[in-house]
Amino acid sequence: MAAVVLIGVQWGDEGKGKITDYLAAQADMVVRYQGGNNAGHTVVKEGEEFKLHLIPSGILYPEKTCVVGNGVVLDPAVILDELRQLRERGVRSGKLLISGNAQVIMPYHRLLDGLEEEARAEQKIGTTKRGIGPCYMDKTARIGIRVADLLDPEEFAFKLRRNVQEKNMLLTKVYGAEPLDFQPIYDEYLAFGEALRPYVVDASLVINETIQAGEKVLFEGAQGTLLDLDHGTYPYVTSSHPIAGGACTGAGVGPTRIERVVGVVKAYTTRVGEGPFPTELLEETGERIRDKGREFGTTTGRARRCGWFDAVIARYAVRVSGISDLAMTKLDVLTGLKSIRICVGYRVDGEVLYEFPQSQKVFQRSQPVYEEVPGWQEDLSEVRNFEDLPKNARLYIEKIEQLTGVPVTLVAVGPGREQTIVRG
Ligand code: 2SA
Ligand code: GDP
Ligand code: MG
Repeated sequence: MAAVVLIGVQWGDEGKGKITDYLAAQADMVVRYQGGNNAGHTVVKEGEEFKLHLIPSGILYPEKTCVVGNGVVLDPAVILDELRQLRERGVRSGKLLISGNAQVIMPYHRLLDGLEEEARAEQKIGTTKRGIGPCYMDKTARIGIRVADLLDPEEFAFKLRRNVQEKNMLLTKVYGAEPLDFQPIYDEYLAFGEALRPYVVDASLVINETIQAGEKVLFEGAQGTLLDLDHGTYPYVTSSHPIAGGACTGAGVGPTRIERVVGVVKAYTTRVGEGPFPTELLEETGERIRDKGREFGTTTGRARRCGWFDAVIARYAVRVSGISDLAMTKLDVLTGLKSIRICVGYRVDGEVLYEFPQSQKVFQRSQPVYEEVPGWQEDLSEVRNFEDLPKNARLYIEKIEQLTGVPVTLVAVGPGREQTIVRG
């Protein structure tokens, strides 16, 4: 491993935190490149659970360096709080570095996220209301405030003044809300800047130097392929690029540096928030998977929608991210089912599609075409070798390899670091 990108294959929550933590053992540096504290990555180390939102999931190794790249939208209060919590829990954590070019989530971004969702009514996206969309909007509108701005009182005052003025127009005239005061925001965020100062670096330079020195860098994606702004189920997506290509723009590394792309895929499918979901199970089996898999949002606590494995989506993720191999998680959750369904195509207007449709209108009308395979009854949580898995569990994995065209090199059978099967 030199430079590896790890991404979510589906709609997020595939267990990227756990797989990042596992692969981080072989890495020197772990980098987040997009998203913000909408992400919720759970890592279980020696039975103790850590929920990380902004700090990369490699932080639980004291000798590793963790980097927040320029593509991330950073809520300073959240990252400072995460650091404090790790300290309070006595975690000997790795070194943290933050790109000076990462965008800062401001109070008006959080406010607008909530107001915009309310205004969308039935068409709401189901955002995490962490200010992610509005922050990325300001980035592309070229009026965003970056981490480095917080370290420069004059520059910050200039940029914040303009933003507060503009947002107050929006807040009062469009939403009928109260206007914001410049001064308290300025004081609070200037203080955040001082607290963050020791961590701020030119992240692209540091990451590239690390790769050049022959050290190993792991890029940790947040959310998943179908939440990608361009390639996901638009408009029911997040505002960043969770696909592998996002690592290049979001960290400042060239595609020639990336040697492997690991797609983390759940043995079934989940989605949190609104939007189409062809294999969704609205009955007992869906409930059962949700309960057994503890499928509740790591950030918002929302119940995740659950459904069968969708091979059309997985194959699409392989295509748009150039996935070289898959890490399959939560296989243990499927134990006890008599038979399991795999979606192999979509039926739309009497035709069967085998490729993910470009048109969302077509995707919304897609009905799953299933193949049924036999389940298994054995508990998998103690299995550590592929050969020791029940025959039907092995067949399930092999079927998915055949449908996606890439090997499954890691299989997770529980949340713990050690509950991972490496396929030789
Ligand atoms: P946003 O807040 O603008 O990014 O929301 C836009 C859509 O992206 C979805 N989204 C997510 N989906 C799954 N997991 C996410 N992280 C948390 C978790 C979610 C939680 O780990 O469980 O706790 O609710 C995540 N973040 C964003 C979101 O549901 C919208 O559909
Ligand atoms: P992420 O956003 O992709 O990092 O995933 P989350 O942390 O939001 O959700 C995955 C959840 O599944 C977490 O609670 C993990 O601890 C848990 N998990 C990860 N892998 C496995 C697994 O193989 N089996 C079980 N039962 N739980 C797992
Ligand atoms: Mg998550």
